[in-house]
Amino acid sequence: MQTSIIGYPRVGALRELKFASENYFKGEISIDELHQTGANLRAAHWKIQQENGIDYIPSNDFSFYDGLLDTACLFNIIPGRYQALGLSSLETYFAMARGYQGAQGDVKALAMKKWFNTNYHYMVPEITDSTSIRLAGTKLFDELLEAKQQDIVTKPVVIGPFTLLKLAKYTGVKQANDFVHDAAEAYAATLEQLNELGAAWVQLEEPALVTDLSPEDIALFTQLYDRILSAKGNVKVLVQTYFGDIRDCYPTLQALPFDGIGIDFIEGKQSLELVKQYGFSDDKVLFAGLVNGKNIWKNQYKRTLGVLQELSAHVKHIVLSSSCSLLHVPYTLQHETKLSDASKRYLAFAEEKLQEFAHLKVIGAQADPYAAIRYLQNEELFSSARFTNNEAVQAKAAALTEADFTRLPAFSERETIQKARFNLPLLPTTTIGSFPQTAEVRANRFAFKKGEISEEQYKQFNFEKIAACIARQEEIGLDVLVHGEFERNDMVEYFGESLDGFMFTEKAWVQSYGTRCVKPPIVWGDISRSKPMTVEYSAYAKSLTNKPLKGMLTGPVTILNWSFPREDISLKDSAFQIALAIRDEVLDLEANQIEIIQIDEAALREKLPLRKSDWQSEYLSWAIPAFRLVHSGVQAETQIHTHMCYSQFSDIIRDIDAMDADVITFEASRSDLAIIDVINECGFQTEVGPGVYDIHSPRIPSVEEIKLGLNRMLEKIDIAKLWVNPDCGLKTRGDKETWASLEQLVQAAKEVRATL
Ligand code: THG
Ligand code: ZN
Repeated sequence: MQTSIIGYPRVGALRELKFASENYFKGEISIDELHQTGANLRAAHWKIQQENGIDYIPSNDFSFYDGLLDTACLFNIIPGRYQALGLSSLETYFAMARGYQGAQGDVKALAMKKWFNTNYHYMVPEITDSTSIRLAGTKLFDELLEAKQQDIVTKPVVIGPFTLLKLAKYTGVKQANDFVHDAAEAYAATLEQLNELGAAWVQLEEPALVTDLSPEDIALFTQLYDRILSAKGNVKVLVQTYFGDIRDCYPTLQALPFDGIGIDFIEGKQSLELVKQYGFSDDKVLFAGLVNGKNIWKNQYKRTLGVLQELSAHVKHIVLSSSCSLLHVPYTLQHETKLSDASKRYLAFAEEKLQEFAHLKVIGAQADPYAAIRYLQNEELFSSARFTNNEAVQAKAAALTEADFTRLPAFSERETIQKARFNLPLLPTTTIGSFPQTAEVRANRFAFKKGEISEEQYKQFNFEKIAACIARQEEIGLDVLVHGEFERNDMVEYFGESLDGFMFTEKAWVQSYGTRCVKPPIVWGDISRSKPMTVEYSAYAKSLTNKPLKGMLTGPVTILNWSFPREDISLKDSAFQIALAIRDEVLDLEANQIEIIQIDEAALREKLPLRKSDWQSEYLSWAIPAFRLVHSGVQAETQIHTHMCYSQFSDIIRDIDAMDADVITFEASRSDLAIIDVINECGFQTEVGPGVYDIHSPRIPSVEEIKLGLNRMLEKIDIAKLWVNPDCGLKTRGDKETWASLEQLVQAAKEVRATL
């Protein structure tokens, strides 16, 4: 049996690429040193795959920032404003990724979006009417040759034309269909070049095929590949899908002259059925995605062998593959010094997954795989109890009734009660919660983690930061204050570390975008809260002010979505357990005079299933109730806020309203405010705070532009329901621009109020 990896992580086991890139951006290392770091990582990644006997080792899965951005540059999709900077090709690339401000000009970065249903973000290629799509880059070929020099035969990988055209943004009148010819020619030229270089295979990644496809989409796909496949020569073409099944195009793929089709048998609910129903052409190779590229649990060989066996009745040539790129899991367990061996036994990060491929290969070669020693060891692991049970939590969850999900009195009655209680001005001002995580804030946390300072010293520093933050918020005249979150690393990691039932790692970083990584906690059992997690800092902040202070929590859906979930119980059950724990925190905050509590559901929208038919049944039917469970126990006068990043929730607006929060703030300054129209049209009851300025840039907004934005919002939103706040993410900014911008925001609110 042969084995294949779709892609390997690239930031480095100790985030070498992140640090090298950031040092390069700061001008501290040369471009040659950056290139050397990249080359070292690529060599190490190829070598370890080779050592584990991987037969289809990817090249060009490496990226200095993002794979779709690499693809855009390969095919000359570089908007004029970046070309006009006259920079080198790598610097132009970084200008597209991060924006550029300097001697050559001043341009913003390309937009960034979530990569399908993952926590990874891609850069959105921008296609204008004058874009000329053609093969212009060499990275794909360079990395093939680089591996060859190291005696490693690779399978070059690149995002395919269908996914590229589907994810691109079109700024002119021309649309995807207008670029079919050029895109097909560009990919055909790529295949010709690969032929000349003697590549055996190429992997064209088409994850967009697992979404709902229209007949027009299928026509577009077919048109592209009819031309591209005519140019393949001796190169075998693998069309690689992942993150779901290809129910809308399975026969289409079978009918085209692909040499391999990569199918996800982990997330693809119908994948196996499709193979059984339609069969699988004898002249194609099935790359069967059976080793999960998204979770960190060991593979259960019994299941994998079972599916392979079922498939073998229908498929002549099978290669065992990962279900998606291993980009979405951390590197290695080797640097985890604090996890017990008892728990490590169950885990497989990227490196350990490579070992699983090696084991499965050995097992598969045996006359009786089920008697192989590796198999028996694996089965033993899965037959013992893995996850820690907490019967009290299970009993509590089992006893939930409709009443636990229903907050009383109803919204409109609460709104009246709360208006009387808080007596806030019209257009009340607030922030989303975090304040700048400056170098000293992080240094304090690291010193405490390393044991260099005592817990008392650590907390004392945070108390002083809170006091200064409260004083400053009062001084500039914000209406609803926050404590600033100086004690938090990440809004999910912090709660993962405070709740029982989570396991957390030291070095298990996963790339989120560019040089930025997150360290998702691992759900390790039933979740409970043994002690208050946020009350001390919030109560301290409240003791310093007479204004309402907003307690800050992360909601159950977001905590779950940004963790590695367990696999033995449903997401719904885990979400309800987390909800019960956060509910206790909400009630404790309320008991400690915190009159406003924000429960962030930053990630609620992003895990919406890729297919519309699954939205309710697989997701919203438990995600919305999980949120309601968190806050249904508070008094009518306690105000519940929530927050969402990325305001593309027009299509689930009623579900958002059904969360039954009193106020929702969301990221809006970079969108076209289309969401405001939807809110207006659907009779949205929840009060709203669309972000009025973009915090992603150090630029300080003018009072006039904020007023303009507010006045535009007021055309559509009832003044009694509109809040004034920036977008989320002040933690990533510096102190100076943060306070200067907030002063402008408060001033703008005051000036608009004066005109009413
Ligand atoms: N937390 C988690 N996931 C997220 C976000 C989050 N996914 C979506 C979005 N926010 C991603 N945004 C970021 C923003 C900043 C960083 C990571 C993801 C970041 N990371 C630090 C870095 O890579 O240097 C690491 C921070 C640390 O040391 O803890 O800045 O907010 N879970
Ligand atoms: Zn946000």
